[in-house]
Amino acid sequence: RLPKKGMQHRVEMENFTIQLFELYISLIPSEEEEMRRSKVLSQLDGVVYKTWPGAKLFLYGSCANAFGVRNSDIDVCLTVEDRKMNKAELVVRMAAILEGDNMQNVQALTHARVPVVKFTDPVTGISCDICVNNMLAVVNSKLLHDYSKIDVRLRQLAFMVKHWAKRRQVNETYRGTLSSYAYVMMCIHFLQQRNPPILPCLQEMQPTYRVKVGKIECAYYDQVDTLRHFGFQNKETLGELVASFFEYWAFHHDYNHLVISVRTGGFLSKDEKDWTRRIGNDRHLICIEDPFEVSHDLGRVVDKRSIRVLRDEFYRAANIMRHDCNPSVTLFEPYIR
Ligand code: 3AT
Ligand code: MG
Repeated sequence: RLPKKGMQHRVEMENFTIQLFELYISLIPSEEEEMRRSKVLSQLDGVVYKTWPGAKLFLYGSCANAFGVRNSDIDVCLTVEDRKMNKAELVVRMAAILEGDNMQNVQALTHARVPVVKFTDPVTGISCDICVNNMLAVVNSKLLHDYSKIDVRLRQLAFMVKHWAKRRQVNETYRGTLSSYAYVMMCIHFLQQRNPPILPCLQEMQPTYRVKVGKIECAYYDQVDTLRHFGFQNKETLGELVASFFEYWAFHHDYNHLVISVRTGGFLSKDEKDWTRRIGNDRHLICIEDPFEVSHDLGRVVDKRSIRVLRDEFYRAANIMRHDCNPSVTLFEPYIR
């Protein structure tokens, strides 16, 4: 069955947009929450300073990139020059410091791809992840934040997609589905592809921001205040965008041949990335190029079983958008195993 059209559809779509908008507002973190977060951060600053006076703390992830919903954890990156200790050792040291400072549930995960220490602040109840010397995450958070300032529909769409992914249990990298970071890339790419486009490609413009992180040169146009009118020609509403997003991933994306690339503002072929076969654990069943670490496929966590789960969820969402007259409830219905 094809998507609905006509007057009735227009009314349903307008209602759907209003309901999504209400959901969006309800997911925005409160000012009080922002204040609690800053409190945790300044306390951390003090604790870290005592051990490493030259160290710096940076926020990254959803509390720095504008895609954080209410009650998110905070992600912090500690940058410290300590030639005697590697990242895992620094994480262990940090864990000891936090325990000394009466933080709760302190856990050092030294074997993760990115070693982190996790803890909960007993006063605010906020959970926090600290990684060490991972500036690429700080820079990619800035890129996402800059994109979010161009057109508010990006933040709205990403909130809806992340909320959907959490409710449908397809935002769990340890089970082979996608990270929030990957979903935001899918949203940016999708808005770059609209006709007329809603977002430009910042990495294809004259760079105004440059940093080198290890061997990786990160450069893009970050004077985004000048781009506030970029998407004005496109009048699509939030409801229409959510529907088209799922339609695209359910029925139009060429999973066998294409890589989505926010860096180039378009598509690359799996051939040119040499992402056509399984290498080690990387299967490349859904390919999302990292904007800076271009050899990194954000879809690499997806395996033969989870690609089915993911694609079935895209079909489900697209079909709800095509046929349901009150999609805002069914779309986000929690998945019960
Ligand atoms: P939540 O609201 O916590 O779900 P988030 O934006 O904090 O979303 P993640 O927890 O997925 O996103 O990741 C936190 C940050 O870590 C986001 C990004 O700067 C970095 N990051 C996550 N996954 C990757 C990855 N595969 N490659 C590079 N950077 C990543
Ligand atoms: Mg996070």
